[in-house]
Amino acid sequence: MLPLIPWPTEVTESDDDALRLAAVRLDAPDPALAAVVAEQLAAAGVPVSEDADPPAGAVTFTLRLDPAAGPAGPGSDGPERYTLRVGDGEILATAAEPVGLLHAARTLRQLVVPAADGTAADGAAATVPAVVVHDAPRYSWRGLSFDVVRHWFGPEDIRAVVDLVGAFKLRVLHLHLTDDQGWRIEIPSRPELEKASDNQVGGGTAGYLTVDDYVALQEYAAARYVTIVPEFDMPGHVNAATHVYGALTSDGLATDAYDGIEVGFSRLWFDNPATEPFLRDVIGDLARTTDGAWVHVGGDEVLTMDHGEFAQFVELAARIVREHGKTPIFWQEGARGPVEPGTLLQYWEPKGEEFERFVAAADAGARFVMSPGNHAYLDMKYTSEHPLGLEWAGTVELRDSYEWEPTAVIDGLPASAVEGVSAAVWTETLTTRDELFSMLLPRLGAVAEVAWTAAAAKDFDAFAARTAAQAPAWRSAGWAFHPTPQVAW
Ligand code: TNX
Repeated sequence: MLPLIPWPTEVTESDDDALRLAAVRLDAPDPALAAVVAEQLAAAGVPVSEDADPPAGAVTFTLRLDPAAGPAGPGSDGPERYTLRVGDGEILATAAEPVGLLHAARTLRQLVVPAADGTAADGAAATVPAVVVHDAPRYSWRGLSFDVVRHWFGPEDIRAVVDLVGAFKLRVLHLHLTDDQGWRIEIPSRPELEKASDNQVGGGTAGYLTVDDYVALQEYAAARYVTIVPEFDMPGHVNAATHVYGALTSDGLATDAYDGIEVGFSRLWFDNPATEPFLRDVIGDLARTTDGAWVHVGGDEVLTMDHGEFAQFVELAARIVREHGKTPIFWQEGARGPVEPGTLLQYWEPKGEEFERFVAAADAGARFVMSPGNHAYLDMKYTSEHPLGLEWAGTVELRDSYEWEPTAVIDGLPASAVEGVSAAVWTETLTTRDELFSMLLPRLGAVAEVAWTAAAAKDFDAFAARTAAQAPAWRSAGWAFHPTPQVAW
């Protein structure tokens, strides 16, 4: 059993002996990619030699762009396809695009078995089984939505999350940056918003990302082929903004800071003359500093607004996002507004009466990112007794996060309207990196496999065994995980 998550399209083990690695010499098309690949190998305990004259026992890992890489069937023309060959004294990765070369290196990293005591008698630090992998993902949008508002998680923690999502070959890290409790991103045209940054659930010291932090974070993520998608949540979940700008409220009075966990009470007013300039400033500044193609404008849980006014917000926010050359993404409620082709809607909650509206939105050209709460919300408790997390969508054990089919979530939605899959983690109850990671692991691997692997190739028992086999690597990376009894650790 090879400990690969997500499981690849085609895996062929050969009878050849495992390759013994004293060190690896990289032959990569560009130095930035080589640096990230070296980081992967070093994390697996494999020294990377940069000498032209490598040490005895060094194995060459060649990474080469080649359009012929990848599987033969589905995915054979996908941009992320790759092939990894280990054997005959060498390692070869080929891929259509650089991202595929990094996928190949991540697959290699999961295959590396460190020597028990650090180094074997022949100097080998690790072994790799002889294998050929041809691989390509099912969906291009494979993500994690991460709430850094309810409890503040800063640049160091977010970088650790980028490393984690990258390990499972996810491509999107969606950051929920604004909510009732706090405002977590510098908006240069609205510097007063910083006043809403030092608050979180339960009070206490919090913070926000400066533009420089945000730019550096995007660079870090981009080097790992992860795209940051920023979210400014509106027209609900806006108490941090109305706490700073009383002009946004109906009576002109600033609201109190909020450190509870109720939702749905705060709102903007479409007819208030302060509203559109605020949207334009925030969305404009976010769009200008964002490298990725998307800006998320929220739209969830606005419990005190009629559909007509809500639809006006959706139309305006989408228009402003598009004026800045980006594609808008909303929570599923965005389907209540006018939807233009290409708009993304993120499904999160089963509301049967809304399914027809979702299908109509898909007919109008919207595409869906699937984050069903009962499978993909990794802030749900594993069991009712679990000390962390919420339970509004039920409990989500590892098997629940694995056994679901993205095209079967919304009755009547054409399979072609599914853009991909995103896990989500909300942080009302999560205060430390270890608490956060113990909710993400092992379930993020399950959602990653739903997003990557063909449905017919999935198998929970095999997944659970591969999960157990990855645990030593998580321990050595310092990644906390929940030892669910559904895995024989
Ligand atoms: C629902 S998901 C929310 C969030 C909460 C989350 C907790 C969504 C669009 N809204 O505001 O944090 O549940 O699980």
